[in-house]
Amino acid sequence: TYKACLFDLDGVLVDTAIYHFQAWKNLGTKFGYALTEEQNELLKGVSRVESLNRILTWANYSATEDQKSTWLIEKNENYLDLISNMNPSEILPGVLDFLNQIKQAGYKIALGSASKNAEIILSKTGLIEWFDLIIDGNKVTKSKPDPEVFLKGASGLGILPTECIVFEDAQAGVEAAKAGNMRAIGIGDVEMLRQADKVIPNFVGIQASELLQF
Ligand code: B16
Ligand code: MG
Repeated sequence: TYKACLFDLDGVLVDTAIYHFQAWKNLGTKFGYALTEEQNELLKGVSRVESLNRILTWANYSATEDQKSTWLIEKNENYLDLISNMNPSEILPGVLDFLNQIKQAGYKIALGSASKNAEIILSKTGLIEWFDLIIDGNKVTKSKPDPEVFLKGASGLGILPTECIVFEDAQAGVEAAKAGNMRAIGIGDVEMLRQADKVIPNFVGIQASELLQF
């Protein structure tokens, strides 16, 4: 039986991808590159440093290590500025109702996110009070699809990986969950999330007792 739900942040609980997109686009002007929305899709779930590496590859720009570290700081400062006004209205539809259902049913709730800014976002949106444990980009050394972030979630809660259900919108995240021996529920498009055990478009109208079979 399942004892915990582990949630990805961006794309599952809130949509911070719009802010990441804006901040990366702004950074791109420094090396004359216009990031597209399609490319931004490919950065979902990918760490900050890996995102910059991908963008520089697309831009065919070879930056020095110094430039890269400056740009990573600049991008994040801009991103922090953009998310500074986030509020509870930005929680994705159906999420609060779903959290309420699983809490009532006695499930533990944890975060498994690549973001180093996860706590700020959870605080600004008021989501933080729902979480028993937060594993974010500051606590892991390996990015998804490595299962580290979710395995740390399970061990932090003191339960087995096989007792965890992961909610993920990114392919790499679904892969991470499966690699960690967990049940994976994809949020989004079934074509994009083939490895998930089940895919739902979003949390609107989702009956936790049906989805999680309790
Ligand atoms: P930060 P998730 C990920 O969040 C984002 O999807 C990804 O676009 C971002 O680059 C990454 O966090 C790192 O974020 O720059 O705030 O550390 O989907 O794993 O919750
Ligand atoms: Mg995500």
